[in-house]
Amino acid sequence: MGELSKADDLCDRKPGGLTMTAFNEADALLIVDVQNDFCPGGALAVPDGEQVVPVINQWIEAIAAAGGSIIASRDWHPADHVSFASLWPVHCVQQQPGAALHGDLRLPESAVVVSKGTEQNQDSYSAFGAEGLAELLQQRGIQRLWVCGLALDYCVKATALDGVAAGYTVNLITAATRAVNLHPEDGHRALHALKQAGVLMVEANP
Ligand code: VGL
Ligand code: ZN
Repeated sequence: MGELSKADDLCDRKPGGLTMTAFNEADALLIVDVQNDFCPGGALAVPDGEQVVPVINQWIEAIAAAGGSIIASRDWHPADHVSFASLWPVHCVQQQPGAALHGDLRLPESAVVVSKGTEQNQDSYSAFGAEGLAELLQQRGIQRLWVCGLALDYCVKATALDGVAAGYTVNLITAATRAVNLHPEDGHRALHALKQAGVLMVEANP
């Protein structure tokens, strides 16, 4: 008897007849910058940022069970990083507790962590600025990205746009991202820009 994959199983039981593609080895969950400094109490806190963690944990389980890749990016700055001068408060300094991934995130052993913003004189909002990410996705034959994390209006947005530009089908998990909203409408604007660019909005959970 063919056993339903976990994703099939869960999707079949969703009320309202939502259909979702079953996950497979061509899927990658891209968890952007779910770090202490971007959560309440951190140096550059995103309101309700910690609320993404339990949702992301569900996605980790579903995609990992289907043989997909789990990839987490981290903002990983030297102590004198260029973005600290005027743009942002000091945040995500390499090796500091604020730069650690949120402690409740349940990354499997097989997860890959990539670091960005590691050079003093250069910033990267996009996870595609992390060394090795583009190559890893290619080597693994990834076709679909499931993007989530912090912050929607900066690094999540830049990552999703780069994913589209690189030719991936990019899905944004809306329940698993939050905006910093330095300007009140930034989160909404980001969603709009992402839809315009062809990013698919996923409002259900697996
Ligand atoms: C981020 C501001 C500065 C982010 C990183 O991860 O969204 N935002 N550095
Ligand atoms: Zn940063």
